[in-house]
Parts: sequence; C-alpha cells; structure tokens
Amino acid sequence: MSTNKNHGFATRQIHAGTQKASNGPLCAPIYQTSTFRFDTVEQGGARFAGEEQGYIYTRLGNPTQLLVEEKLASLENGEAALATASGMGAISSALWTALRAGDEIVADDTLYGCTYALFNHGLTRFDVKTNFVDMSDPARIEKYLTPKTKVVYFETPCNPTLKIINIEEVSRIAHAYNPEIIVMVDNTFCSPYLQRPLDLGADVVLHSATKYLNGHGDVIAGVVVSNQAFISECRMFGLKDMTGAVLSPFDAFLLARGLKTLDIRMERHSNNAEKIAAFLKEHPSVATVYYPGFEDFPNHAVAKKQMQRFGGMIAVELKADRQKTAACLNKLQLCAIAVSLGDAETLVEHPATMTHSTYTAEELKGAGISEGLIRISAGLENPEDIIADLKEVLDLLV
Ligand code: 4LM
Repeated sequence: MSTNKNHGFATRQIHAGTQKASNGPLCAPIYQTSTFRFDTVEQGGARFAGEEQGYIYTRLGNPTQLLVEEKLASLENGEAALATASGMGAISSALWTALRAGDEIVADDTLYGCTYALFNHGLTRFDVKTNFVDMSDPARIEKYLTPKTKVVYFETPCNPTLKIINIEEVSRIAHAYNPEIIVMVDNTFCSPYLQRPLDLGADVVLHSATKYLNGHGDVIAGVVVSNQAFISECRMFGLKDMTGAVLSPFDAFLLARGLKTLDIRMERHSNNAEKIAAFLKEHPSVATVYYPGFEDFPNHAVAKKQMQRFGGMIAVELKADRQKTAACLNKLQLCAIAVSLGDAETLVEHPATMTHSTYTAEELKGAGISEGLIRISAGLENPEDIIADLKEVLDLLV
C-alpha cells in the first residue's frame, strides 16, 4: 500500500490500495480473470489449505477487488473490507456470516425496502426473527435485546425519511447488554467522508457502493468493512459459500476510479442539498421538508455531531394529492425520475410505490413513510438549475 494511516482522507481515497504493477501504469490494471495459474499442483493445494498466500479464483479474491477493499478499509478506519456485487450482496453476505437459525435481530423500522424485505420475508424462512423498533431514541432497543440477539442493525440517515440515529448510543447500549452483539450500520447515505460508524462504536459498516462511493450511476456494487476476523469469515463463508455475490473486476475498477473524487463530490452534493432544501422549505406547494441540516429536524444535534456535513438527500411532502403530485413531477426536465441515489444527476422518486413498495400500507405508516413522500437525491449540477427545474413544476401546484 502506498499510503498510511496518517495521510489525509483525499490522499487515501486516491492512493490507498495501489500496488506496483509491471510496466508502471499510473492507474491500476483491471485483472479481468476468473482464475489464477498455480506454478505447481502442490502450490495450488497449499493455497487452498491457507498455507501459502496468493490468488486462487476471483470468487475468493482478485487484485482489482483488493484495490477497492483497501481503499474502503482505510477510509472507514476499519481493519479490512470485502467488496461485493451489490449493496444487497454486502448486507446478505454479512448477515449470513453472523447469524444461525434461532437468532434474533433488532433493527430500526425504517430501512431500504429490500433490506426490510430480507429481514421481514427472507430471514424469517430460516428461523431468524427481527424485532423492528424506532431507534431515534436509542433506549428503545433495550426492551428488545434478548440472549438470542446477535445483530443490531440500522441506517442513519434512514432511507427515505432521513431519520437520524445516534450510532454511539445504540452501540453502547447493545454492547453493554452483550459485548458479542454485532452492531451493523448501513452507511450508504453518508459515505465515510461524512460519517465513520466504526469510530463511534459500531462493529460492521455496510454500503451500497452503487451510490455515493461509485458516484456515477454506472455500477452496482457493495462493501462490508469490519475487523479482520469478521471480514475473513465473511469472505470465506458469507460470500464464497452462501451468496456468491462477487464484484466483477471491471466494476471494481470503476468503483476505485469513482472513489478518487469522493470528498469533492460529497461536498458538492451537501452544498446542493442545502440550497435545494432551503428553497423547498419556502415554496408554497410544499407541506414538509425532511433534511437533517435543519435546526428543527429531529435529532439535528446528533446529526451535527456524527456527520461532517448533512449529505445530499432530501425528502419532501407536497400539499397536493398523490395524483396531482405525480402529474407535476412528470413535467421535470432536468431532474430524472429514477430510484437510486448519489449520482451526478439529480434523481427524484416516490418511495411508497418504488424503493419501499416492499412495505405494506400499515408498515409504511409505522415507519413514517407517507403516501405522498418524494425523495430527492441532489446531484452535482449547478444548484440554481436544479432549483429552477423544481420551481417550474412546483409553481403549477400553487
Ligand atoms: C434506493 N437503494 O434507495 P444495491 N442500502 C441502502 C440502499 O439505499 C440500497 C441498498 C442498501 C436504492 C436502490 C434502488 C441504504 C439501495 C441496496 O442496490 O443492492 O447496490 O444496494 O433507491
């Protein structure tokens, strides 16, 4: 590795994990190979037995994946990281590693829709029960911790309501009950530039690297970051045997390229979201704006403490009914109507019918996701152009 822990964030996002390669390329080559040659049969056997270091097969490791893994381990201040084929691949690989039949999870009640479905419909098939609880007050988890609890799981800010959860407090309470509990935090909405859950007491950080980490809307990827023991088990069991959710070398290359500009992009996303949120708050068609940067937003003080900036995500409720709201959004010219987030383009979506359609109407209500909620991922365009596009359609509703 051509960087060390004392280097700053920007230096590490660019240089961490870079290995010397033949012919001296500035950018890491793409090791587009499924398998690796052994010099001898004995060497192959020794590698499988773990007696000799070296590559075997890309489902177990690949130098281009390693580049991404070393960058993320460094940026999240973790010992090690594992790259996966998607955010869901990271989440499921980590959970398969941590859980056995009969175990329990305590999870926040507001999660990305497919994560919620995995807990609510997927893991239940294997006798793993999840207790959902609103963690905005961390003390609420106490009631649900039992000797069977193996994992405490949450996102902050949550998708899509941007609810803020105190990472330090939840980790402290969970570990005080049982130090063996694995506290997992999905850090997708922040990226390590804005928030580093391991520094605050969490045990595992998960990412949909599809989002801010890659940042260009052209890759599906995920990452698990933790201590070396957990990542080794996750690689050799959760990923290798259970999910097989392996990141392709080409996508690993694109992700490593995206990471080189992470800090600059997060600053711009945060600046743009701040301006868009301020505009929305004053617009007469708007009922409520959800944005952690507002001083009156619940747990704003926690957000201020655990996040460097408030990020690029905003949610909004309009005064108009759902039909009128949809008709208005259909007229957007610059902003794209699309799920996903963290891309250069500003994206607008409707959680109740899109990203969170895995929730029943009652569950949506319980999680505070209203029928009319619209989620905005502020892109990297000039903020005045995004605002002008939004203004043009919102003015139609006045
Ligand atoms: C979306 N989200 O919200 P992959 N964790 C969080 C997420 O937001 C997502 C994933 C994991 C959206 C996708 C359509 C907090 C995804 C899952 O999509 O598997 O990389 O990540 O719009």
